[in-house]
Amino acid sequence: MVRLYHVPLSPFCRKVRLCLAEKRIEVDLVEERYWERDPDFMRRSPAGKVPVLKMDDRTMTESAAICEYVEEVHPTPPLIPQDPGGRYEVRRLVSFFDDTFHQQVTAKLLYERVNKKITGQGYPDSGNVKSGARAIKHYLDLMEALLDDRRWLAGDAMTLADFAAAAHLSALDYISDVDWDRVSNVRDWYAKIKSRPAFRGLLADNVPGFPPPPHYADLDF
Ligand SMILES: N[C@@H](CCC(=O)N[C@@H](CS)C(=O)NCC(=O)O)C(=O)O
Repeated sequence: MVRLYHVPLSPFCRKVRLCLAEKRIEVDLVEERYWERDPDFMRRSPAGKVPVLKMDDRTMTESAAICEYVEEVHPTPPLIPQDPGGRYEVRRLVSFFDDTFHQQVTAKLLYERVNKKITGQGYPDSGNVKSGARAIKHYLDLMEALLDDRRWLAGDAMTLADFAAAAHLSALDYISDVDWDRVSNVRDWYAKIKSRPAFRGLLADNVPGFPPPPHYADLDF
């Protein structure tokens, strides 16, 4: 049995969910209120973070390492190319979204607007929200330029880089923080990835107190 301890809007958990779903690995999803620091959870994840994946008698943390493990154990369909240049590009983009984009955009918009309320940490800091709103425009423009001459973010095939980016953008889209009209290449890319069967679980998410906007699950958004 494969089990993922997660929270629905976490971009790191979403990336792992997409990766498992694309490889058709069935998973039992367990919501983990990580901020309550349940002792069983802290034993599974000493850093107190989700995702935690239980698979093949292992308990695994850190989404990048988890996705690479899943890729090695279930190589079909491939989400990381074989050639060193291609592998580098996928890893560069995954790190970019999970480090820089996460810090400058996801944390400033999603965590301020949603996570603070859910975890009882008060109200959004308007300075952070403004800075996140500025940064997302800049990064959407960078993605737009990348997609001028690539079908997918890292090249001609869909990879883990697309899932990392889509994990962040889908969580931000859940709170209507992505201006799709600004960037037609990015919009077309997202429409393509959103219509994959692997995305269905994410589109069905519903966080109590934060209903998604109607366009969130609409494939013709
Ligand atoms: N580097 C980790 C980051 C995971 C992470 O930061 N998860 C957040 C949820 S989105 C979390 O559990 N935060 C709890 C905390 O920092 O206390 C990964 O890629 O798995």
